[in-house]
Amino acid sequence: MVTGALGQIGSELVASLRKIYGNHNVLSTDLKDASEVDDEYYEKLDVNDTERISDLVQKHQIDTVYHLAAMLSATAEKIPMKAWDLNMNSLLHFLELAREKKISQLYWPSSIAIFGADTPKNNTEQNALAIPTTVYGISKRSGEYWCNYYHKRYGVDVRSIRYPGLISWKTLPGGGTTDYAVDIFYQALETGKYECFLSEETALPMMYMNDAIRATIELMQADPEKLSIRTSYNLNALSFTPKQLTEAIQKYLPDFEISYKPDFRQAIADTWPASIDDSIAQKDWNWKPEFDLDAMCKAMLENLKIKLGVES
Ligand code: NAD
Ligand code: AKB
Repeated sequence: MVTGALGQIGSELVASLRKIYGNHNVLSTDLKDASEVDDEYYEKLDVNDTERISDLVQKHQIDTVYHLAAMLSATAEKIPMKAWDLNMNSLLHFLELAREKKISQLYWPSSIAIFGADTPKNNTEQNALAIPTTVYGISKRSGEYWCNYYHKRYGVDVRSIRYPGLISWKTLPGGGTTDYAVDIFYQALETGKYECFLSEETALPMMYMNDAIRATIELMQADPEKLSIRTSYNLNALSFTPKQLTEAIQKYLPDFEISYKPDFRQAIADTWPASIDDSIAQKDWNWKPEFDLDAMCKAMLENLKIKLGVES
């Protein structure tokens, strides 16, 4: 079962899991009514509804849950208590189901947002000081501790990755601070101009979606004996500033122009690392990204040209 399955990650994770396990073995769930979703194996599920979660787990004999539904950093700052409720309570319910052995494996994503302004910015290590100052970061850091607690105390098989900002073309991102790195491609193709909500020198860790999905599945298939981290794994792929991304896009679209108008998301980005040390993921489950900055830009532009019907 995948929660938040209609979102940026869920829509691609469900497709990949179905290729491996078969359509009927992967249940997608989200807030929309089933009548609005073109998917035979979809059920409406609000993850705040713990009774409905338990019913669906029983009805579909679910053994593994990918619990993605959450409120992301920028939206969460506008409604902090709602974000805390959503991000924490649903995780605790899934951890309880795993403790009661009603499910056998749980995946739950964390984020680079667990780090804070006092964290070393470059090659941020797995156990670097992490004092988050956003409600999103606090919920992810707390969630990591709960995952570790349920693993150590009850033997729950919960696995997690601290995703960086994810870049994809199939589904738009849902209210994060790193969303500029997706928006920019749409605007580059549609209008040739982009006004960026972060400043030109704001470096952040990022990753192309194909790498993120592969990482998720590889971690879930890894030998549990080899996993030394049960909070959440640091994961690295790309690190760039809006200026560097613009230059990479201009290789393919030389007339593309960018301007900068930082908004409230700048203050969030300023507390996050610029790049991540993921040596433990490399060692424990052989993690290696495939997409560098140029490969990511090429893939984004090629796919979005077709999706948007833009002439080359
Ligand atoms: P998204 O915003 O694109 O999708 C989230 C989905 O959850 C949406 O389809 C939404 O309808 C659904 N949802 C919201 N409230 C719900 C509720 N009460 N019940 C059920 N579903 C609900 O998010 P995403 O980018 O796909 O992120 C998925 C997970 O990955 C989140 O936990 C997020 O924190 C984490 N993550 C994402 C990124 C990224 O860059 N996309 C980076 C780090 C971590
Ligand atoms: C966000 O910007 O909130 C997400 C994340 C890095 O967790 N993309």
